[in-house]
Parts: sequence; structure tokens; C-alpha cells
Amino acid sequence: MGDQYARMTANEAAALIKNGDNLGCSGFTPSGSPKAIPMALAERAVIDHLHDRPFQVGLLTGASTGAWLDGALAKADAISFRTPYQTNDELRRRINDGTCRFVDMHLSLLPQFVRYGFLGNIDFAIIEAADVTADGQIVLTSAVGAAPTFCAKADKILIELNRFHPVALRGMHDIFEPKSPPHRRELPIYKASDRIGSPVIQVDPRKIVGIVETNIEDDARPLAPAGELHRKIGQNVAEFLADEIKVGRIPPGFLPIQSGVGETANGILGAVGTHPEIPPFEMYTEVLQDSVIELMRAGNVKFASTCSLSVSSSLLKEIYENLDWYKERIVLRPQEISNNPEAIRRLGTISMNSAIEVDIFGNVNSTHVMGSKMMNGIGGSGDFTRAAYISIFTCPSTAKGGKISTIVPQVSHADHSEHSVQVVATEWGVADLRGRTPAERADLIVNNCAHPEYREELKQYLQLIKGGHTPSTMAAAYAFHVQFLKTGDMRKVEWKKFLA
Ligand code: 0RQ
Repeated sequence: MGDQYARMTANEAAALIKNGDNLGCSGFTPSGSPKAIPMALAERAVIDHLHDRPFQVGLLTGASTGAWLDGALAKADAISFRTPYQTNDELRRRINDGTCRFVDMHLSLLPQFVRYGFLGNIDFAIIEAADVTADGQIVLTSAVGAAPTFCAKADKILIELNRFHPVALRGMHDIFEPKSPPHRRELPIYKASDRIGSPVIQVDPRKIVGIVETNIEDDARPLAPAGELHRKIGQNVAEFLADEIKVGRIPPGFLPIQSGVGETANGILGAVGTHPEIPPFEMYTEVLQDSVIELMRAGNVKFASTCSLSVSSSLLKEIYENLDWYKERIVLRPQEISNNPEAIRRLGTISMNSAIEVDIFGNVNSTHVMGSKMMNGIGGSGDFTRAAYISIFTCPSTAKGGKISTIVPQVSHADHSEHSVQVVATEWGVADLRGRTPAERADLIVNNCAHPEYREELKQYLQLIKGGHTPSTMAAAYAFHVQFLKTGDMRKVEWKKFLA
């Protein structure tokens, strides 16, 4: 640990930041973000606002962060600009009422956007670290995110040295920053466990303007065990993948898996990980949640390449108590590498992400409720879907107690197009869209995935819109949504009324 750096309190560090600065913070869903400095910054913003002094910052991170960062700063109305992804209620409210500018980005692109200067200057990188050496080596904590790029591009670096994370974490990270084009070389990752970089971020020590010592846990919550609905979706996906092995479309040794976060993802991983005909596998993914660690301990997951350990505190403690074992089985990479389409395509990664709604042709909306309200953001789902060996989207067939069908005539916002989405699964079954025309896709999705309560209506719609390569009608394509916005229920749509 370097002794020449200025030690300071979180308040002193926050005082260095000016109104209008752009901050690049470590952290990824929600692990590994700074905590004490953002909390102090939020307090400072509240005081400034009380005295009619403007104080807001632009905030760039790896992905979502927790209550310490997004939560505290959003509550203090201290974020003017945010990218690339968030999951915080208060921040979401501000994004949707227009008081915070939000740019929803593919996570793999964020670091190169910063490197190329597309998002302006980074005034401060604020990085949570497990260790810092006198010659400027930074050992990160439970996530990498975009920290290497923020450190490289920022004018100044503030470090939160969080003693909750052991110095012995050194060796779990693999830090690599691609060169800028033209003539960029390939990423030499040929299997999920290949290491291509350094265990530390190397910076010019003169850029480190302050170190704040803390001891604070990440605020990741344990997920409830998957319920019946999510277990059914998981079983459908697991059966589909086992059949693909049987018919020889997936090699017998299986392929690396990417999985999103949340209850559905948990249900799917549990089912895939324990299916008797699916052999132990590797993960090439961006987040690891509790279920992966459990599968790893049981021998079902052999190795995981990820950007973040999004696990509950108790599980993180257990990982830290058995670090040597986990270091042989987990590598933490920057999001530019964990989500890199080149590596994802080369490895033959099977992607599994969740949808808000899917239309009958296989277009997927992952981000917007009723076409306009931002939920979280596209995250890494696009990075993986477009480059996957097989791209799978899952969702329960209905939302809000059955009043919303997640299978709709046309998505109200498009994140993943019919060209990239290959398999859709709900609790009712699987629609394998590979090699299918739009009309064939529509039949498969309606018959295999829609909730029975909506199936007849969707079939009526298909009858009404016959003709053309992609049968459609603008007049009725949003009938489900229009009716929901008027009555609060999508059921019993009168198509003819829309088509009149
Ligand atoms: O709201 O909790 O208020 O009831 O949306 O829905 O079914 O619990 O699903 O937690 O898996 O989230 C797409 C949002 C799904 C997520 C999305 C309502 C529903 C509920 C959540 P309530 P579920 P999940 C890896 C990859 C984009 C990023 C991504 C996501 C809430 O998976 O953000 O994939 N994905 N990243 O009631 C209105 C509908 C609805 C609806 C669901 N059609 N209309 N509300 N809901 N469908 C991670 C990273 O990238 C870092």
C-alpha cells in the first residue's frame, strides 16, 4: 500500500468535485462501486441546493449501482446525466419525468465511447479498491465494470480503499484494454478461462489525488428462490437445450452460458445447471448471481468469466474465505471484454436474457413499459444476443396479474430485432424461430408461448392481417397497448373496432 498518497475523509474528497464535473465510477450491478464519497457528495448537493447553489454531476459507471451511489445521488437531485444502465427506483423516476438525462447503452460499448471521447471529459474516476501500491497498481474489488477506462481517461483519480474486500483478491481480475482502431488486434480469448491481461489497473500514481479508507459491504440482496412460474420457464429452456445436444446442434461437451439477473434468470440457471442430460459447463457472462456459485460448489459450473460478483453478502464472504478455490474458477473482466461480441461469437456462447414483451414475429422489448417508460436499460442483453450461438429470450406470458400479455402483436419499443432473436420461452413452452418465416414465427409464438387467455385473440389478429411477407396492420398492431392504457387490461380486445 503506497504511503505517499493523500489520505482524506469522504467529505474532503467530495469537496474536490465541482458542479458540472463528469464522474466515472467503478461498479457493476451493483457490486464494486464507491460508497462513502458518493454519500458525502449527496449530502453536499443537498446543502448546496438549500443555499440555491447548483450542484449536479454527470455519472458514468459500469452498469447499475446501489443505494450508496445511484440511490443517494438521485435522491439529492445531483445527477444531470447518467449512462449506461440503472435499476434504482428514484433514478428511474427522474429519468422518466425528464429531470435526469439518461442514455441507454450497450455495456460493451461504454468504455470505447469514453476512450474515443464520445461522452466528453472524465474529470474524476472514483474507484473502489482492495489495494493500491506506491507505483500506481490498483487492485479492484468485486467488479471491474469500466474502471480501467475511467482510470486511463480521468484527469484525477479518487480511491475508496474498502477494507471489507481482502488484499488477496489480487489475481482474480484480468484487466485488458483494447487498443483503438485502426488495426486493432483480436482478443486472444479462446476459452472462458483464458487470461489476457494484468491482475491490476496500472495508473500514473500522480493522478491519484486522494484515498478514503472505508469498510462497507456491497448492498447486493439475496434473491428469493425461484418460484413455480420461473421454475417452469427454466425447465422449458433446459429441455430445449438438452434436445439440442441430443440432435447434435450443440456439441456434447456443451457451450458457455450467459445469463441475465433476476428471478427468471435464477430459475433458468437452476434448471439448466441440474438437468441430467446437460453436462457441467462454463459461463461467459457479465454477472454472477448466487445460483451460479451454488452450481459451482456442486460441480455443475466448471468456470465462470464475468464482470461482477453480484452475489449476496453472505455468499461474497464465503467466496473471500475460500479465495484460492474460487480464484481457480472465476475471472473478473472489464465489461468491454466480458461483453465483447468478438469473444462471445468465437466461444459459441448461449445467451439467455429476459424480455418485458415479445411480439409475434420475435422482436423483443427489454427496456420500456408501454413504449415510453424506461425500466432499467438494455444492459448487456444486446451485446450477447446479437453475437450468440443461440440467443434465447424468456419471460412469464403475462404481467400484472394477467392484465398484460407479454406476447403482443407488435412490441411497443424494440431493443432486439427478429433478426437476432432465435428462441422465445415462457412457462407454456418454447418457440424455436431459427429458419422460420415471419408467418411461421407468429404461429409458433402464439401457440407455444402466449398465455391461453390471450391465444384466441392473437389468432384472430393473425386471421385479420393475412398477406405480405410480414403480415401486419398499423391500425391494430398496438390494440393491446391502447386498450391497456385506456382500461388497465389487455384482455378481450375488439380487433374490428381498431380496423374499422
Ligand atoms: O414489475 O416488480 O413492479 O411487478 O416488470 O419483471 O417478470 O419480474 O422480470 O426481474 O427478470 O426483469 C426485462 C426488466 C425483466 C430485466 C427485465 C414488470 C413486472 C415487474 C420485472 P413489478 P419480471 P425481471 C444482464 C442482461 C434488460 C437488461 C438485461 C431487464 C417488472 O431483465 O432489465 O437483460 N433486462 N441485462 O410486472 C409492464 C410488461 C411487463 C411489465 C414485466 N409487458 N408491461 N410491466 N413487467 N413485463 C444484466 C445486465 O445487463 C447488467
